[in-house]
This record gives sequence, C-alpha cells and structure tokens, in this order.
Amino acid sequence: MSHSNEHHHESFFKKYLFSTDHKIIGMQYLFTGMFMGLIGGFLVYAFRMQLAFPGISVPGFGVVTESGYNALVTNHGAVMIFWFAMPVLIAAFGNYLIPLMIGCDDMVFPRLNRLSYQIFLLSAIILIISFFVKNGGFGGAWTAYPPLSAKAEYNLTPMGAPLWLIAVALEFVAFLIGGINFITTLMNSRAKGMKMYDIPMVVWMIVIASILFMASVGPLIAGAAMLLFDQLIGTAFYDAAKGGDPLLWQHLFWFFGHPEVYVVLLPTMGMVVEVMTTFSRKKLFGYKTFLYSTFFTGILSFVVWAHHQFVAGIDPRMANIFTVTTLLISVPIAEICFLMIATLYGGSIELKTPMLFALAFVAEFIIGGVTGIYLGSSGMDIYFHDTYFVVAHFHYTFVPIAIIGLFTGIYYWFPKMFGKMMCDTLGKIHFWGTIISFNFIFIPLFFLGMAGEHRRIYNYQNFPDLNTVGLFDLRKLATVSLLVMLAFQAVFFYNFIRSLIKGEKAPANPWKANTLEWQAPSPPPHGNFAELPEVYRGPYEFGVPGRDQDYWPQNQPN
Ligand code: HEM
Ligand SMILES: [Cu+2]
Repeated sequence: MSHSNEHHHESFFKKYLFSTDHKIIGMQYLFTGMFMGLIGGFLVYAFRMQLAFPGISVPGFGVVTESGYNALVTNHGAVMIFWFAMPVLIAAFGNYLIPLMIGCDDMVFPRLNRLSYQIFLLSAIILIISFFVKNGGFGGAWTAYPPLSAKAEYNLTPMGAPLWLIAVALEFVAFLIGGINFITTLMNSRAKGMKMYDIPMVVWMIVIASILFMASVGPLIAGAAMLLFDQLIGTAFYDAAKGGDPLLWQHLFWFFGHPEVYVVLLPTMGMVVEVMTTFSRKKLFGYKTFLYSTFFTGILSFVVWAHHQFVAGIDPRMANIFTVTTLLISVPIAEICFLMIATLYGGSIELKTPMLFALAFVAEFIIGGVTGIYLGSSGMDIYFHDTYFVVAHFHYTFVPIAIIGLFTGIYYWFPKMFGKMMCDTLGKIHFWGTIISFNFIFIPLFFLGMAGEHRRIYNYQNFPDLNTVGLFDLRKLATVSLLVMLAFQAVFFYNFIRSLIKGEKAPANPWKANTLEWQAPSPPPHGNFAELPEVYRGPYEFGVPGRDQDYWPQNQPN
C-alpha cells in the first residue's frame, strides 16, 4: 500500500498531531525541544542573575530563594540534556533525516515512532508540573545523588523529587522506543545499492548514538526505580544508615551519564561533517577512520565513568585505571577533529551561516576537550572537582554540541524542511553574537574555578574568600554576557519566522549537496520520493575529475 494514497484527505489535527510521518514527528521533536531549550535558558537566566546580583528581584522571575536556586540549577541541567539536546539532536534530526538520507519512505515502525513522541511529550509535561507543586521543583542536582535525593527530609521537595524522577524515566522510555526504530530502519530500508560505506555520516552517528544510549540506560532505569522506592515507600537501597549504598547510585548514574555525552555529541559531529563537506566541496577525509574512531570512542565511553568519582572515596588504584581510560578517549576524539580539519584543507570554502556554525563547533569543542584532559587526571581533579572550572569545561562541550549543533542543522536543512531559504545576513549576525558572547560567559568561569569558586552555591557573599571585587566582576561579566547571548537568539527567531512566511522559495538542492534528501522536493511530500532512489556511490563525491559538475549525487547513474 502506498503511503500517499493512504493519507490523502486528513484534518489538520490528524495530520499534525497524530501523524505517523517521520518528518512531522521530527518537527514535533524539534519544536518541543526548542521550546524546552528556551525554558532551560530562562532558568539559567534566573540563577545567573542571582549569582551576579545576589538578592535582587530578577525581572520576570522574582527573588531567587536558596531552595529555589537548587531547583533552578537542577532543572536547567536536566532540561538542557534530556529535554533539549537529546530530543533535538537525536530525535528531531534522526527522525527527519534518516529515511530521507537512506532513501526510503518512512521508519520501519511509524506508529511506535509516534508513541515515542507522545511519551516524550508526557514526560515534558510532568517535568513542567513538577516546578509548580508544593515546595517546588526538585533541587538535588541533575545527577540526583542520594542521600540528598532519596529522602524528602533532605531535599525538601516531597513532590518535586518523585515527579522529576518519573519524568526522567519516561523520557528514557521514549528514546528507547525511538532508538529501536532508527536501528531497524537503517538495517532494513536502505535504498537499493546503498552499501555500508555509502551511508551518510550523520545517519551513522545518530544510529551509533542510539545504540550507545540503549546500552547504557538500562542500569539507570533500574537505579531510578530503586531511588523512587526509597523516596516513596521507604526502602533503603541508597541509605547507608540502613545498609544501603549511596555510591551505588553514582556508579549507575555515571555508567549512563558519561556515554550520554557521546550520545549527544555524535549527531552533532555527523551534522558538522555533512555541512563541512558540502561547503568546502571536499570528500570527507578518512570516512572509515572516522567511523571506526567513533566505534572506539563509543566502546571506551563505557569504561570511564568513575572519573566522576575521584573524590568519592574510590581506591586510588582504581582512580589510576579510570584516568588512563579517560585520557585514551581523547585519542579517537582528537583524531576525528583532525579528520574534519583535513577535510577542509585545500577545499573551496564558502562561509555561509551553516558552515560558520560547523567551523565554530570544532573550534569551541577543542577547548572543551583539552580542558577535559585536566579533569580526567585524578590528581588534578581533586583540586578542580565541583568548581566552576568543571562548569566551564562541560559547557565548552555541551554548548557546541547542543546549541551550535542545533543551529548547524537548522540553517543547513531549513530549506529542505520548510521549502524556504533563511536570510544569510541575519544568520551571520546571529552567529557572531552567539559565539562571541558564549566565550565571554565561560572563559570567566574557568578563572573563577581556578580561584576555588565552587558550583551549586547560592550566594558567594557568604564566603569572604570568594567575595573579592575581582571575582565579583568576573561573575558579573559572565551574567551580562549571558544576557547578550539570549538577546541574540531573538535574531534567530525573527529570521526563522520571517523566512517561513516570506523567505525566498528553496530549490530542491540549494547547496548542491550529494546526499539523497536533496533529491526529494523541498519540502518533501508524504512518502518522500516520487520514486524510491537507487544509490551508485558514496555521499561525498565532490570535485570528481573529468566531470563538468563539481558534485555527483548518490542517485545519479554513472
Ligand atoms: C549558554 C547558556 C548556558 C549558561 C550561561 C549556563 C550556565 C550554567 C551554570 C552557571 C551552571 C552551574 C550552576 C551551579 O552549579 O550553581 C550550569 C549548570 C549546568 N548546565 Fe548550563 N548553561 C548554559 C547552557 C547549557 C547547555 C546547552 C547545557 C547542556 C546541553 C547545559 C548543561 C548544564 C548541566 C548538566 C549543569 C549541571 C547542573 C547541576 O549542577 O545539577 N547548560 N549551567
Ligand atoms: Cu564523564
């Protein structure tokens, strides 16, 4: 049965809310994720204002109380990772791109796909409800370490804590279901002729990320259920006084938590590759090396988790082992960065907005990676642990991954998704405003961390050593830079909406790229292709000698 007949006359409701079309589900994830990203941004705005100007009433929020601060930090972290980075990078782009890029009409299990989004939406709603219940949202940090998280007496949020945990668990279920679809679709629905090494890198990356997620999240779901029992029915899995073990949670959490970094990193790396090859008209340098480096990174990411526990009392010999595995990961990751740079070498580079974001990703991410080497060394981590140095380090990885990655993807695929071009000049204004202010937020935080400023502290005025003028000014600089960064996002939203309404009409292949999605109309109809494509070559055949065109789409016969 062909898709296009099945879905001809549908109400708006059926078409957009209950659709099983992978593109619509991808958009639903995209818009929900971006909305949650705005919430995450609002939360950080509120607590950064408190840090720079303690005790003021924050415009649009009010006075930040002690427990309010904890809830803000906790939910900022959780929202950004679970409800912004993951849904946007994996679910939105994965759903939208995979069938189009491998040349099929939809996911293998379209209804399961829809269910995945519905569960995700439910989890987001429960999370938002948890902010408003009695005593407010959960404040035990996004890592939810017991004993603080396990007992209402400790974390003072008897309703916020379990609701938060339920929301997180549901979110995991949504992504487990989604991952099944990605993997089976890649295995079963590739266009005729598409071999292993003809698969576009971003598709590989999203699928490998889904596998990492599925392999790491199981123990945490079990752990979360135990934590919920501790909270609600008085079991003592994590309560040392009654024979439980709080460290057990740390192991379960970080066995998931560290691979999670790669779960969000890989899709962004994949998008960056698509953009870089297209805008430098070059073949990806070392396709296979890239792919196998990623596999290696993925496997290693399962044996590094205890680098988060260097100060939690683990045996120093164990700390040595985890230092070594952690530092080893920098080898394949550095290699991937080199491959990206080598891809650019000698290319005819065109600095359109998507390309600017792709380049910025590599530059900023390298800062995150290099500072991670300090933290991975157990000796240095003992000094840096839980300081703002850590906060600055992981934001130099997460902001490139989540924010720069999102924009790389949107600016590149917007013409495909909506059939309109975005304004490149506005895109560039948005780019420079975002990148410059981003660095001015987080460079000061490195120095604050080195000066000994600890994270998750509500008011540094309580600590005379941390209340000197120099440090205070750095905190102010970071906060003002955040306001600038947030303001520049208005440029993006203006551009987005304006382009939707009166943007120039996009041709099917505006960037002259080779991958299959550009062979479908912009935007692609239900069922994607008029006729399913057949693939003859790899995805990055640019500048092939002896051809008049400098690109050679995958589906063009020889
Ligand atoms: C660009 C805007 C952002 C700013 C200014 C910012 C700022 C901060 C600050 C200052 C903290 C530490 C608060 C404290 O420990 O007291 C924090 C925590 C955190 N942020 Fe961000 N952040 C931003 C974006 C992001 C993004 C995009 C992600 C992830 C995708 C993220 C993930 C986290 C996480 C996981 C925590 C730890 C939360 C916790 O300690 O429980 N942030 N952020
Ligand atoms: Cu880690």
